Amino acid sequence: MSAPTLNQYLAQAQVSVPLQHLLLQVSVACKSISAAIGKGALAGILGQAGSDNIQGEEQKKLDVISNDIVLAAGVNSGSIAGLASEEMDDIFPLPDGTPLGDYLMLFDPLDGSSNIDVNVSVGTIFSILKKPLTAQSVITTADFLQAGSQQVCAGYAVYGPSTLLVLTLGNGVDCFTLDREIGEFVLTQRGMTIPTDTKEFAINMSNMRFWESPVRRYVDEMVAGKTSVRGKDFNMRWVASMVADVHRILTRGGIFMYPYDLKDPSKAGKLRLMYEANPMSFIVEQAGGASTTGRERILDLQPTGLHQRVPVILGSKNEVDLVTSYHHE
Ligand code: P6P
Repeated sequence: MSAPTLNQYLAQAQVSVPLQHLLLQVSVACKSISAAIGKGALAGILGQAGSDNIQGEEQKKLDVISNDIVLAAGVNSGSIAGLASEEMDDIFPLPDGTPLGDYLMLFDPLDGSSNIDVNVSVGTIFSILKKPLTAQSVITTADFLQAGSQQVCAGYAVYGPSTLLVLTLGNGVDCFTLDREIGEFVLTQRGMTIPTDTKEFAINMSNMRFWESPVRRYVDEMVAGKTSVRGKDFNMRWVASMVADVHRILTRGGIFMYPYDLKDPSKAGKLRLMYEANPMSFIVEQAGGASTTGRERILDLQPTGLHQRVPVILGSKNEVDLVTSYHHE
């Protein structure tokens, strides 16, 4: 029997019909983004958009295009009460008169977009929360500020040699591959698990002088390899696209670190809690890995802002536990 498509998979899963509709619309958005990225220079959509986002980052044309595609998918699903994006300062109010759905979705429409112009893998990350029972007829930012442990679904698409959709609904992590001949995401791996040990780490080494001492100690040991207390050599990878680095870790293990760095103490790290750290942490934990700030479990954090940043250390559980233990010594 052939592998199920995403549509068939969701119909068989214990998933509410509104959530099925939302996820199918998100998958359509990912197919559209994949097609746009695939055209690259041919479509005249590379390069800068000539604007900055709230992060103070220069927006690529594809950041804006991808954001609009995901926004439309959310609204068209009929399942959404509100949307929030890395590319938008505030939450996105539904058009007047639109009936409020049951879900809130936060997303990074094109993670790693600085890699677009050099043709390196990028991705879309999304996090889905239930609309709070206390929500009024007009959704507010406060309705979104729920701990990552409240997510009902999280996923990402990675636009690489193939386009993949990786999804958790709280019962493990499954991977779908886009079959362009039939235009469907097809289940290609069920129950992805992260090895508890690894020989590979991912961090931007150019920030070394800004790290706190526990991270410096841990990375020094990995670089020293056999000559250190670790007694084995390690390998390093850094794609500078969180989706690509996390997918590698889901596939073969590893540890990903974007730790607190003193480069800009006000930022507490680079990655955003609500639409990068939380969804990736949900996925990683569902695959048997771990995810902390170095000091506490990311999914336990009570958010204070839509775009707040957190230090992120995630991946193979024994490695995350070790570097977290260094923070507590
Ligand atoms: P740096 C991409 O901009 C991103 O948000 C993540 O996808 C990635 O892991 C990180 O930033 C890369 O940061 O400082 O190495 O460019």
